[in-house]
Amino acid sequence: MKVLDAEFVQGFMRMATDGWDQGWHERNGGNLSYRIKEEEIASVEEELSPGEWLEIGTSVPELAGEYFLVTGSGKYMRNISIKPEDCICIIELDEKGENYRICWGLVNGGKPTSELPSHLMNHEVKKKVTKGRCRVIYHAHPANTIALTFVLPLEDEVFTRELWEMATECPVVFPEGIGVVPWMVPGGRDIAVATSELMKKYNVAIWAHHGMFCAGEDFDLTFGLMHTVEKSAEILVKVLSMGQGKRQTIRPDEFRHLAVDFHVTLPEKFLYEKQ
Ligand code: 2HA
Ligand code: ZN
Repeated sequence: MKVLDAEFVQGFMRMATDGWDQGWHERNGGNLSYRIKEEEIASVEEELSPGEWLEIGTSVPELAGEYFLVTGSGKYMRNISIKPEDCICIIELDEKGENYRICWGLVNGGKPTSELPSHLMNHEVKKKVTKGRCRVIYHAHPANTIALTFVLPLEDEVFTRELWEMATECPVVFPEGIGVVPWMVPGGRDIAVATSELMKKYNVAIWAHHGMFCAGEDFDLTFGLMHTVEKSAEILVKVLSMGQGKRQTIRPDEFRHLAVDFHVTLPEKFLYEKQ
């Protein structure tokens, strides 16, 4: 099969376009990666031609030998559906998880996303804690979520609780909560370590004054997660902008009732009493 005909590639391209349509990917902002299944990579084998080995910049031994579909560094999400072979690539990791080689795509040259260390370290953690089910890591720059990082304390508890309160579906969609990384230089190993540490507990990590990372089992769940968090952030921005504060909201005991009916566990650390 041709790479571009494969269902996982089609799903990847659709997600890139959906993110662009949401306004989350100005210029070359944001990046996406997918951990390819064995049968999927076998189905496109005829088109793979490995290049030279290059350093990842970190070590991900649990991902040794795996293949990923990733966006290219400096490439624009809005161009992916039009020129996929120029904008995205399939990479293979070596047997130590320290080097990668491009096997398809980026036909006009280039490298995988500048956030490759964060993507791969998140994949490594998520593969482990989900017993292999998690396959998608998505980074975007949604404006309302970023805006909140200027006015809320950069604490997991506060972000989770405030976003849960803004839409009843939120505690059902992300019952485990949300993590927050303070401002750090993007692109390197340090921010990758901080983010992957949060991914042990959460499926969402917010990067202060920068954007968001989401993890999920497939494209729908991962895009839907980002969409739900950002929608909730938009409501909070509107509420704060109206200037009078919340007159009423969902209270801790109401969250506890919701948890029973919807069969989710909501950690008590997010249900603190407010003064
Ligand atoms: O430009 O979003 O974090 C790509 C990015 C870097
Ligand atoms: Zn970014």
